[in-house]
Amino acid sequence: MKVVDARVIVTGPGANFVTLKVETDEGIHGVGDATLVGRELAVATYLSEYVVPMLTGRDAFAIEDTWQLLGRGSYWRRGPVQTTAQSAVDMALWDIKGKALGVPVYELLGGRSRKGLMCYSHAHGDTIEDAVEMLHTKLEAGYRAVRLQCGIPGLRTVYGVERDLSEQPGTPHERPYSESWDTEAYLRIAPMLFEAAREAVGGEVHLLHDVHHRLTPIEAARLGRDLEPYRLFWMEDAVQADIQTAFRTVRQHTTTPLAVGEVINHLSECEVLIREQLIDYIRVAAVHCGGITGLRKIAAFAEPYQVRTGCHGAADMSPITLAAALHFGISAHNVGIQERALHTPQTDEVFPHAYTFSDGLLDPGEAPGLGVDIDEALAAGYEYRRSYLPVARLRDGTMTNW
Ligand code: KDG
Ligand code: MG
Repeated sequence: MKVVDARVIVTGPGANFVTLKVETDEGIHGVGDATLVGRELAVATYLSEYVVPMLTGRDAFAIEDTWQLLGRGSYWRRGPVQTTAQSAVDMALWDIKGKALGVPVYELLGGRSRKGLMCYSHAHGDTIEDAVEMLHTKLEAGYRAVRLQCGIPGLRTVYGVERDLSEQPGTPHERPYSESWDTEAYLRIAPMLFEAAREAVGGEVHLLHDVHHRLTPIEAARLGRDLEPYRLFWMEDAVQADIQTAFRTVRQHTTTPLAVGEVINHLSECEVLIREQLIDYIRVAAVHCGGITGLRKIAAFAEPYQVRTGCHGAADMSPITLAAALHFGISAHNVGIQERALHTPQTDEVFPHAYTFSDGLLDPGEAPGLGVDIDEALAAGYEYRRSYLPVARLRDGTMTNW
């Protein structure tokens, strides 16, 4: 089966998504997510200008060789633009192979290892009380694991807490929002949030927290210790992910489990973290780490070190990435949990999918391939609008990590 065409589709049904659609000479097509938030058109251009011309005429079943061609075969290798493009092609080829053989992709990956994949949802609020109230609604909706974030007194906008940003200077389309950050205030309130949550819901529920790269190693070590009484499932992105050895300090001081990886695109960027067992969960997403093939290679490396996956699943990656994560997650052994942030109803309509949620578990479904597609007619009705992720500054104006 040969690839005869590949097209890049850019659409904005509630969020911007870039999709690669690969067509074959047997009339079977596959889809891959190529969304790199805030830099979408860089990947779209990389794909259409440099990758698509290499794909046409290739054997659609040669998934590994195509992965190597786009990774190893790229002299300027790695980097999020390159790996996101490579990921999209990889997902589309697994989708095609599954459809051609009439099986869901997870069957090609070794078959089911579990009945369903535990996922976590998000709860948040301006105040601790609001966050705990939302936690209750998530538990009522069936989730067994919930990420919890709350506002920080004195700061107008904080990562993970939805607020009305209409009074912020600028719009996300003109320039990034600028959030402010105060580490000491955060370190005071975060343990109070989890104390209140445990009091409200007891010990059985899995509670998670995302620090979003904001702390220095010693600050993260202190937070990890302060959170120990509340038995978190994980503390995520406690320090910035690009200094792997920074996790040594955090690890030495706390038994709170550590997760990192949503900005990691390649095994070389997490090799020390895994080999030295500095983390418990690696959070790479299929859309950025080389697709299903890249995710499998990282997970296979992590397995003997007892590091499990907890794939990034924010709503700003398309349902194709979630489907890919679910086929991987239902089949691989060292899988811990899957993040699930809800897509908008418009996004769900543009990307019809076979995956389902029930009783805290996600399932990829039995449709051949990835079980997800793009409705191009609907997609055409949603324009792409340039948008940036926020930036963050300390109270005195110093730039810091968002
Ligand atoms: O585009 C960036 C978001 O996907 C990211 O900030 C979300 O940290 C995130 C998470 O854990 O879902
Ligand atoms: Mg995160």
